[in-house]
Order: sequence, then C-alpha cells, then structure tokens
Amino acid sequence: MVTGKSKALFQKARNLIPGGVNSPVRACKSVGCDPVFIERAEGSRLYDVDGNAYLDFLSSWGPMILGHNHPAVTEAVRQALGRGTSYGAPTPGEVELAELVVAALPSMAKVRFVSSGTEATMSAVRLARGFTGRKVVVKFDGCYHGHGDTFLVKAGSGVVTLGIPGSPGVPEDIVRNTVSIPYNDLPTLEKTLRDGNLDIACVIVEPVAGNMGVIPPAPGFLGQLRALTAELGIVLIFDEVITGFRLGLGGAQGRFGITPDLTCLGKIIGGGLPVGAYGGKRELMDLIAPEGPIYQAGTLSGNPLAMTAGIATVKALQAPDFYDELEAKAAFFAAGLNSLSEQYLPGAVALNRVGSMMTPFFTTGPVTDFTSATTADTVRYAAYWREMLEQGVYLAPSQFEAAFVSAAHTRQELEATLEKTESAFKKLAKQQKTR
Ligand code: KE4
Repeated sequence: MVTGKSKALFQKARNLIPGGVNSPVRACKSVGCDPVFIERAEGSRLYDVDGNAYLDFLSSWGPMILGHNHPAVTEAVRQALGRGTSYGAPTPGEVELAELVVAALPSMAKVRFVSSGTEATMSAVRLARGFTGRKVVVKFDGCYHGHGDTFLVKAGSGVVTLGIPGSPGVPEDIVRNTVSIPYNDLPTLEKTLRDGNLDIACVIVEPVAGNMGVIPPAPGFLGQLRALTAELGIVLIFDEVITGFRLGLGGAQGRFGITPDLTCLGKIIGGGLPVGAYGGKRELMDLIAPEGPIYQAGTLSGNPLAMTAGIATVKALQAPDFYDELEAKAAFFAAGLNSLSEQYLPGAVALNRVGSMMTPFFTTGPVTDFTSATTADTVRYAAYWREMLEQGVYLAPSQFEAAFVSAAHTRQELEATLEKTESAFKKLAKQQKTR
C-alpha cells in the first residue's frame, strides 16, 4: 500500500500538477494504486521516499538498460557538471555521440539530437512531408510515437491505458491526415499504401511494438513494409525510441535486417537524461535547417550533460558480451514466467518477448495486434501489479507497456522475482476460483 510520505506528496502534487504527475501513465490509475514517489535508485533497485526498496523492471520506461546510477555514467556526468550545464553553442559531446550513433546504425548517415522521443518523431514526420510534398501519415493501431498531434490517433501507451479514444484538442484536419491501420496486417497495409486517393508522405512504425504491450513484427511484415514503401516512394520511418540500443547496437533494424529511410531514437541514448534523435539518408537530412529549408530547433538540443550520459551509456553497451548476457537473463526470466503461468494460470497468460523487453498479457493469446492485445484482462493485470509492488517489485503500471530486464539484474534477483511471481499467481488463481 502507498503510505506515509508518498501519500502526502501525491496529495500535494495533485494540487499543483495535473493528476499529480508529469506524465499520465505514472499516475498508476489503470493499476488502481496511487503512485509511490521515488527518492533514489541504484543498480536494479528503486527506493521510495518511505525507504521501501523495489526491484525495478520499468527501467524508467526503457532508458536504464545498464541499471540505475551506473558508475561510468554517473562519474562522466559529475565531471561534465563541473563544466557547466548548457551553452546554446555546439560542443564536442554532440559530435562524439553522433559518431557513436551513426556507427551503430548505418542507415543514419546524419543525425539531429533533440530532447525527447516526441520531438524526434514529430521532426521526422515533418521532414518526410517536406521531402515528398505529401501530407498523409500512416501509423499502426496501438503504436505510440509520442504526444504530437499527428500521432494521437488510435495510439498506444498512456492513450490506450487510460482509454482515451484520441485526444481532444487535435484538430479534425490533423486527424484526417493520419491513417491508422492494424499492426501485422499485410493485406490492409498493401491496400492502404496502394490507395491512390491517399497522399501518403510516410509510414511510421514501431518495428517491435512496445506501447500496446510487446508485440513482435509478424514474419515478413517489416520486409513487405520496406518493399512497398520503396516501390511507392513513401518514406519509411522506424520509431526505435524503445528498441534503439535495446535490441542490440543495431536496434530492431539490425536484428531484422531492414533499412528504413529515417529512424527515431530516444530513451537509452540519453542514459536517463533528456535526449531524442532522428536521422537517416543524407538526401533527407540535408533538407533540415540550416542546411535546407525544413525547420526544427531546440534550446537544449545536444545538451552537454545529456550527451555525456548518452556517450557513457552507448560506450558501456559496446562491451563484448553485453547483449548476449542480457539475452540470457531475459530468456531465463521469461521461461520462468511461462512455467509459472502454465502451472497456476493455464491458458490465461500470453507472454510476448523480444530480447530484454517483454509483456505478460492476461489473455489466452496469441497477441499479435491491438485487437488481440485489448482482450487482456486489465483488472487482473492491475491485481498482479499491486501484489508485485507489495512484494517489492516495480513493474510497468499498465498492461499495455513493456517490462525490461537490465544488465544490473542478477540471476539471484530474477529468481527471487520469480518466487514473488509464483506467490502472486497463486493469489490470482485463488481469486479466479472465488469469482
Ligand atoms: P518521449 O517524448 O516520451 O521521450 O518519447 C515518445 C515515444 C516515442 N516513440 C516510442 C516508441 C515511445 O515508446 C515513446 C514514449 N514511450 C512511453 C512509454 N512506452 C513513455 C512513457 C510516458 O509517456 O511517460
């Protein structure tokens, strides 16, 4: 239960900040719990203002792949802090992080840093529209690309979590220029892209969906998407804000061998500080001001502290066995979850996993798109979430998000979490009997 200082802080916060939080999903509304306020974090753990410790599988919604307060990151930022916090002028760090990003993602011949994933996706869509002279953006039901007007149509993450149909405040003619179609549905994709009445500038896709819960691309889906967009001169944007540097140094595009025209990044490349990025082919990126006429700007873009955290993080990810070790931990954890669900909740949990991102959907499955994802029992997920919090495990406070294994999780901590999960599943099974 949320007690003491968290409760008092939440009451105070709600008078000052909408919903008491600076991002809706953090309010934990969909899991029927007031939020705990976090005071600090270390490695695999969060510590709330009342001194309670939690094994963290939220990972700040993805950035903390190394774990919290990683010495290489914290020390580098500490050093940078002594040199000031922002200059509004170019710095060596921006060049260094740009070199690291384009070396990891060859499709990004050039990259522009911004301060959030939303800025990255908004800018990439503006660039695609400017490059093609067309207006329509095609996205996929349940995918979330930040809170830009264009994207709040059948969006995932907090939009689906809170059951908000779209979003008031988005003008009709914006909505008209966004077409949202089912994820993994190749016939609908082909029909839509070949629809001559649609003036399509770009398709934006999460190459592995993370915002309706984790949903991998169906075999051939990304390949067919690439082939169709190339044939029709439509810009293909991979939104790798979650998957970038999560699924490997090459992200999802490296894992699946697809070369998009533009890529959006965020989360991990900031190491927990505010960074987003978009980049791709020179013929596109050289249209961005001041090189070209398409405008995008930002006071704190390329902030020296954020660049420092990003550089330290990306360098740490280049350790020889980093991703193999992370994969082994995630596979072990997922196998344990599957075995427990089969034992206590047979046929009632469908676990989707790609690399170190995963979601246990409380439904029969398979979960392959937004429609099947939304068959999940969100009441049961909420009960699971509250039980795990009580036992000191912090999961994503929404059925439609991802849980992340980080390099900081030890095998022992994963085993302990599985024991706690067993206790939670037993309780859920008992509740089912009395339902
Ligand atoms: P930000 O503006 O939140 O940095 O990034 C937007 C964004 C863009 N693209 C993808 C694939 C994303 O997942 C996100 C943001 N992710 C959500 C949770 N999955 C952020 C959590 C929140 O809104 O508080």
